Amino acid sequence: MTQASAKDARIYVAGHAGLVGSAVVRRLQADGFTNILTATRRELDLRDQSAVDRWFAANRPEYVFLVAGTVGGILANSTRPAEFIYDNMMIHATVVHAAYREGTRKLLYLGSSCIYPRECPQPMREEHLLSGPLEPTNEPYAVAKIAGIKLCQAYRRQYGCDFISAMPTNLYGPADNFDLASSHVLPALMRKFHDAKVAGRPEVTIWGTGAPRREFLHVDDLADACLFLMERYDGDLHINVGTGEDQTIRELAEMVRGVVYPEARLVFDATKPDGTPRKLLDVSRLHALGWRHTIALRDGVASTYRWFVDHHAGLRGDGRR
Ligand code: GFB
Repeated sequence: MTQASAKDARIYVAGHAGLVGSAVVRRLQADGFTNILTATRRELDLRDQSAVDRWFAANRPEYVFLVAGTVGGILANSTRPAEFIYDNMMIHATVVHAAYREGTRKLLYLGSSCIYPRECPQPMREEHLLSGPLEPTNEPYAVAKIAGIKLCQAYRRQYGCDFISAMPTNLYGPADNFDLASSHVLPALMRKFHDAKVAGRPEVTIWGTGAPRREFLHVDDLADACLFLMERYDGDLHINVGTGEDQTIRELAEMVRGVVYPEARLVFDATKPDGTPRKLLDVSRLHALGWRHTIALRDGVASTYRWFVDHHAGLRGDGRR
């Protein structure tokens, strides 16, 4: 896929309703692509190989963004490990296999920075994959994500498929999951400060010690990077996608507080897990290819909070109305 590609090329976005998929669709539409293929969960169970084969045979996508999966924050990963490993291993395998069988021209598979070892040297380089034990709170998810990279590499080596992998850091943005039981930290903090402000509660509880360090990328930047890699990259090695900058969870909480509810007091609940001590990607390969992020974290937090207020403010803490 290139800027010069026919604007009516058949492009399948697997996972179009999610945080990443919706951003990829927005970006493709903005670039003038007119033949974007999607299927809802009801229309197509991506864990079912025969259903996926039938869908691919009927729709013959030329390009595939494989950004579907069962995802969640530290609590969801710890409490639903079977879903995280089964759903993701199946989804990756069915889509990659169908794309190979139907002669898809190029596929981009999206992984996660939790593929790297818990005690990985920082920042984490692509070569650090499989160099040590994983973080226990998300090991099943990480194993499925590593299998996805290996699938793409194996189909490339054996069948010559142009299947590439990108490994994004922690993501946030519009259409994120704001359900406190399953969300990642950034939307969770946004919802907690918002709910506390609305209820007039002075304190907001942050899980863990606040000491872990995380890197955050706005999902519109990720979508931009996905199209960039689809156009310009055709290597075997997965490519890290991030900002190359991180902060502590405490600093993140203070930033979200500044945007949402500056008067709030932070309370840390150390009975909740911290997870990986630090997750910062080395993005020198991506920079060398010519891509850099553009959305500063504070601006992204402010615009995502505006989106949250417009779309979700009437929801309860569990994400339901
Ligand atoms: O974003 P998060 O759930 O996942 O948590 P991971 C990041 C850090 O924020 C942890 C702390 O240290 C949490 O304890 N935290 C503080 C909170 N308050 C909250 C809160 O209210 N909600 C949440 N969720 N966290 C995930 C992996 O790891 O990252 C996935 O489990 C995936 O597999 C994803 O890789 C990107 O960054 O620790």
